[in-house]
Amino acid sequence: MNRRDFLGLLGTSALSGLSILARERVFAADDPVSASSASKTAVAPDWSLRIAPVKLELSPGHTITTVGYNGAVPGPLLRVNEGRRVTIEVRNDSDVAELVHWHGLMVPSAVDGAMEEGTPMVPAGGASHYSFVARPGGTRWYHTHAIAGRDLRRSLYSGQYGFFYIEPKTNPGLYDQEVFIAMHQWEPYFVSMQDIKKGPPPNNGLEVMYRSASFNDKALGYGEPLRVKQGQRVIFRILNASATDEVSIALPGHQFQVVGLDGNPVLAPRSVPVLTLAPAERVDAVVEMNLPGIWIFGSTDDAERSREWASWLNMRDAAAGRGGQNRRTRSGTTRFSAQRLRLRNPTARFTWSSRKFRAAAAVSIAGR
Ligand SMILES: [Cu+2]
Repeated sequence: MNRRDFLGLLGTSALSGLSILARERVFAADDPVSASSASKTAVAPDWSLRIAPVKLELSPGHTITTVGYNGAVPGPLLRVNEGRRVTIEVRNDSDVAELVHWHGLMVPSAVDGAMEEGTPMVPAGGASHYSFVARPGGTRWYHTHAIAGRDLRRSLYSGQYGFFYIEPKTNPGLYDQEVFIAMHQWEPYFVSMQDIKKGPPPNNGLEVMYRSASFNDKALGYGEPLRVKQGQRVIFRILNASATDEVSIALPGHQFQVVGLDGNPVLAPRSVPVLTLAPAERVDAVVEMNLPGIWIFGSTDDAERSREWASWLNMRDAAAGRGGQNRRTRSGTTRFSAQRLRLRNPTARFTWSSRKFRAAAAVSIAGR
């Protein structure tokens, strides 16, 4: 069934539901159940994503303005069992045409969210509904598919991204906690290649650089640290949502057992000390939290950490009463004082210093 046939079907079965959505378009995957399920859920979708400007407080006193989904960055976690049909409403309250792409899902091009593959843009002020079967299982994501061009406020330079986790039919569940981390860079600006390389031969190209970065919505030291207990196994579902840069991250003293790449299971998992993710790439990795203390989880690159690209794995040695001390900031977020963080660096590949704390996340591991 093509889209025209589908819309024709809607004309008889779902007109009443759609009439209140006059400006909206409904798309469904090309299979026999599309029409009925889409028409029923057009009024009450499983999820609604509203594209609109959002203020993002990376840290107290450092708030940026971007565009996101439902007033938050990342957008809401969309979580569904593999094989279930879902309907998603996308409402565009930004001032430009937008489109949401479901990255890594096997869906027909009419609902895939890529304009070059045939999904229409959602006009400014408009809305669309998408209906498809969620598959395959794994760590997928969704993001804007608009083209930025020279406008560094648009497309993935903005906060339009989120996780789409499709619960696989089989999941051994060999972990105690599950943590989603989307990494992103902020405040992009153009730099001349000549300024970066300095010296001949001339290079007139432009590069994009960033002034700040975050794990989820916070700079290092300002989000709630992840609190774990010694011996727990934590699965990190990590996404590099940067528009342009790859990133290497590490959690000193711990190894990542990589069980998924781009959402797909790794049949022979290996343990590595550093994960490198290109833009759009995802890694599912299990970490066994073995060393009590407060740990910075972040970029292995000094400059990136200084731009806050990290989070903190704050493994707190609660039993011994050591480790980081919290203090409440005026904004209400818990901040770990860098000077009080007790860090270890069992690997020689990089070191952490208090100066670099701004670029990471924290994990707190309590002793048994
Ligand atoms: Cu994508």
